[in-house]
Amino acid sequence: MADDKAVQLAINTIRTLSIDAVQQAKSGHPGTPMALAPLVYTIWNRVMRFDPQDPIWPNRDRFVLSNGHASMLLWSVLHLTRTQAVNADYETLGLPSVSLDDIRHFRQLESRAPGHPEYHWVSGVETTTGPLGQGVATSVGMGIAEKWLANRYNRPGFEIFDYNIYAICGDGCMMEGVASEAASLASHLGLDNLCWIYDNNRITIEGSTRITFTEDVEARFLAYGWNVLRVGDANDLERIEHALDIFRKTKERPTFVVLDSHIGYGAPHKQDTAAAHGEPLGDEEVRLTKRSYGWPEDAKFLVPDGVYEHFAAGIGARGLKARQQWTELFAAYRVKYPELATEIEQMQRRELPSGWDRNLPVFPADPKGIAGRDASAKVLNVLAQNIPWFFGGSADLGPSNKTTLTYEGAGDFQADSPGGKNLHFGIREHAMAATVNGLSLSKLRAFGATFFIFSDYARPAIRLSALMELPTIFVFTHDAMGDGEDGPTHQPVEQLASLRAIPGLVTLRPGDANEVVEAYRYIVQLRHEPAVLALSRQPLPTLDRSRYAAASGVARGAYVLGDAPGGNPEVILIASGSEVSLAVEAHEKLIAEGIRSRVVSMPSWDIFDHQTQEYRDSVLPPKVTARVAVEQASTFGWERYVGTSGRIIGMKTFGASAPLKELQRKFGFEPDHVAAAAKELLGRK
Ligand SMILES: Cc1ncc(C[n+]2csc(CCOP(=O)(O)OP(=O)(O)O)c2C)c(N)n1
Ligand SMILES: [Mg+2]
Repeated sequence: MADDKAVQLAINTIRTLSIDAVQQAKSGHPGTPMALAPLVYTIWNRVMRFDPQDPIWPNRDRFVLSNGHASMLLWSVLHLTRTQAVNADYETLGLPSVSLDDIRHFRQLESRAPGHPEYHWVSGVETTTGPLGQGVATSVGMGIAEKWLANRYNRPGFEIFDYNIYAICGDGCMMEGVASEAASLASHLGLDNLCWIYDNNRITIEGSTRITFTEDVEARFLAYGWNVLRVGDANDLERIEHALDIFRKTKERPTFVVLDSHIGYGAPHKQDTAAAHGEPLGDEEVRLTKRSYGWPEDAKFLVPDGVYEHFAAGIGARGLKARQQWTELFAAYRVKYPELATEIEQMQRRELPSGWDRNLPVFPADPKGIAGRDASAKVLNVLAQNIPWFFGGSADLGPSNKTTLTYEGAGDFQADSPGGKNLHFGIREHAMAATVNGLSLSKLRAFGATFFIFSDYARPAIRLSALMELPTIFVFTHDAMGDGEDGPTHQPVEQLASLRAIPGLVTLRPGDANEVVEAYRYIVQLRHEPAVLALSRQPLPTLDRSRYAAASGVARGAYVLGDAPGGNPEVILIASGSEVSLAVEAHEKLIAEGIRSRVVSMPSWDIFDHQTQEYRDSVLPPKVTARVAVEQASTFGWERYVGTSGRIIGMKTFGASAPLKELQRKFGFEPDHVAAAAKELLGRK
């Protein structure tokens, strides 16, 4: 009985901290934390193997709050478990991850209790959530990661990786398509380390789900092949614990727990209404709610005596013990398997193994050249062999993206072959990108691939990659009009501009095979930034680097490929990707006509923009205002490099269905056209 009381006190502390924080902030979402406090309590204090003293211990269980608006659940529990903050060097410094003061300043600038869970910003947050559906989809990547890690690193008597992933989601997550894609993939892959708990409260912002969402979610998950369980009362801790127990005993399929709950539980006028979802309860309702919990009505941000100790005795003791056992196990493992242990340690710190860049190809000059995607295939196969934990796959376009790892032993990742390095995402681009995020959050070096046009289908998760500062890699081929006859549905126009607009995302469109190699060399060394590669479908001439500058210039975002004699240009041609060789041709024509032309390859705006002013001015001297940019993509934004008086040869409309040559003519991607534009700018015929 005493224990029951302590449990209720702990649960009501989560509830009231959530209520008070939202009330104080005058914004936020109190209702779901009130309803799910018992669930979160059970997962954290009774089940999860997570050590608050070391929230990045590699074999910890993961907790994902996919309904990120209920962030106060996480802030409360991180605070009450006294989870420690970890700095960028992976050190704990004796500071709390979330202090009571942070909670008092919920949603305020600098508070470690922001509106939604933010990876990086708050230790203990396993992934950023808020865009509904992303959390559960990302958890599938975490599940794949655990399977892959266990397969590679576990040895008899050494279960180095055997963690589980718990993800909580709501009606919103269940409605979002990305969750369906991810659920389908998770069961196909038999991810029995994955448990989603669905908060079936039948309420979203506009009211009852009767107006929008009347399908049988349980039946859906049964059809996917999940192990489906039901807990009819969100306050029944024993039933919750029992369900989680069944989850841990279930093999070969993920578990889906439907949990019936009451949003705003305990609020006399707001329980079970949409009003409890996203606004403060109001002073009077707060008082009445606290009364219903048997809580002091006027107390605010109260953590009653014994609550911290209660969590310390639960998750604190269990987590510490589990982590210490693991640390001892790992020490013995290091003695027996030093190389494998080193891999794990390097991976955890996002370091690369020595020799990661050996055997990277160098492509000889070749006017016929090789397609970006084919050069990429060669590089990927080298990297995946040099870096054991580097792998990925495509959304059913492996043969077109040329991302399939073909070297001996690469293998396919499937339920019965969890060591495979070729992931098959199926035609699920959005879930693929979220999965790649989950893999990267698990410290694997993962890539996902599709046609560049379908980056649109993956964009929300790519954006989260950037927001989370994850070194994910997206390989997008068919980067422009190279697949001519497929027509405008398949021809990217605005995708480059839109991806370039994502802060922190490195977007690269290499101009020939050696630039592809250099692009990868750059990307692989990133530790906190995601990268997008836009690669050509069609062969691009491999430039003669004895004549033009070295491709290593890619690492500076843009570089002078060829210059006017004496390096005093009067006009600058700037191009990326397939238009680089075109610009080079135009440049040669101009030079032959005695025009002092410079040609600049600019594979990456982002990287170039991060160079010193001095370097940027050396590539694009301010006094040379006659500039022509050429890119088979939206002209949007090129003004920043060509200025108001420059010319942009790009796309102002969608493309068309025709052979590439005809499209190049129709849209002006021909050397003569580029040269003519340059001459026009110079006032010459
Ligand atoms: C992709 C996406 N669309 C819309 C929103 C805005 N939004 C936040 S919560 C919410 C309702 C969610 O309902 P549910 O998941 O049932 O949460 P509950 O109110 O039950 O906690 C919406 C539409 C969002 N966060 N993400
Ligand atoms: Mg709901």
